[in-house]
Amino acid sequence: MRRDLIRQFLYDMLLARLFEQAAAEQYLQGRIGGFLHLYPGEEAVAVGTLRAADPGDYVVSTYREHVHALVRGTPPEAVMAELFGKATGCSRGYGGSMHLFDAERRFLGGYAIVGETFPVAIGVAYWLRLNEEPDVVLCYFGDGAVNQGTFHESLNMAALWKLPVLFVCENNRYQIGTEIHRHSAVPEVWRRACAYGMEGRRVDGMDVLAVHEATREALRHVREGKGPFLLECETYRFRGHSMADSGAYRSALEVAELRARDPLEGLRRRALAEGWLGEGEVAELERRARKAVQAAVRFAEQSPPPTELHRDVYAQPLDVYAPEIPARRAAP
Ligand SMILES: Cc1ncc(C[n+]2csc(CCOP(=O)(O)OP(=O)(O)O)c2C)c(N)n1
Ligand SMILES: [Mg+2]
Repeated sequence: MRRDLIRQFLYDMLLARLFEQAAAEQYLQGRIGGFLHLYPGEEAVAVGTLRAADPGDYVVSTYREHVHALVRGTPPEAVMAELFGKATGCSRGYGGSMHLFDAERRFLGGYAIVGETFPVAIGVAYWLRLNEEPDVVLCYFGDGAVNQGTFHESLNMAALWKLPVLFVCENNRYQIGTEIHRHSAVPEVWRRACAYGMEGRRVDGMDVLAVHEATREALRHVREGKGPFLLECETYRFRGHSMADSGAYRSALEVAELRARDPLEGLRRRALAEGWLGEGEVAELERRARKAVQAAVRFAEQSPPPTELHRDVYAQPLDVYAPEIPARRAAP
């Protein structure tokens, strides 16, 4: 096993865990508004998949997307500042937690509507195909999105046109409080790929090495022009659906069983046991991640709020579209 890869995975997962812990603390102190959906427990999915992608690939994610942006390379400062709604955030403070955006890293959001990522992803993939570009799109979605019309419509079109998309299901078993077997006739999401003549498989989403390997194989398939691929990652969120949800619909036993399979602790233990990393190196990685998160919080606190909330609402000044409407009402 390549030690540099293990070091990278462990750093990413430590940063992810500590970043989300800090976000929760800041939310409770009232510094972050709106909804906040956190990722602890699911880190192996974002890290394993995105570390197998190329920098030229496009990423379309859901509202549980802070870690995807971080792994993609968006600076923690810019992500935390966006959660705070500050002008220095990666969406200039206009988006907040659910609408991170980083065009430079081809990270196309951050979508709050369940099932919204599918049509966006196939639109980008269609453009890539038309322009004979070599890149692919990674399209994330939760287990709760698989009965939306957009899922079926988009998978059908993607398969029909052999679009370069890797569909990544982050199956954490729950759609807020509803378990997948209560809303899905076919709860094995990967099996649905065959309905569209598409390749699909399931992988242990608590094992970053397994996710990484499965993603490499799936991306090879997509890049070779063999059509889209559906990868289902079985994972679990340790916290409630959002900061507003205690998660009381899950038994303490279930949560404890899954916490015992913590992807971060699993990798840390294995890296030490196999001799891939030493105790000192692991401690150093954690120290670095902690410092990065502290710096991100400090940066977000000290950043100014956006000054021009009306900017970018219209592509052109209003008078270009509707000259008959005075740009500004005269004061009474
Ligand atoms: C079209 C639509 N319907 C309902 C909602 C409300 N809603 C927000 S999150 C969510 C659950 C989605 O669960 P899942 O796709 O499994 O993602 P997870 O939160 O588990 O990551 C629902 C129903 C929404 N945002 N969009
Ligand atoms: Mg879910």
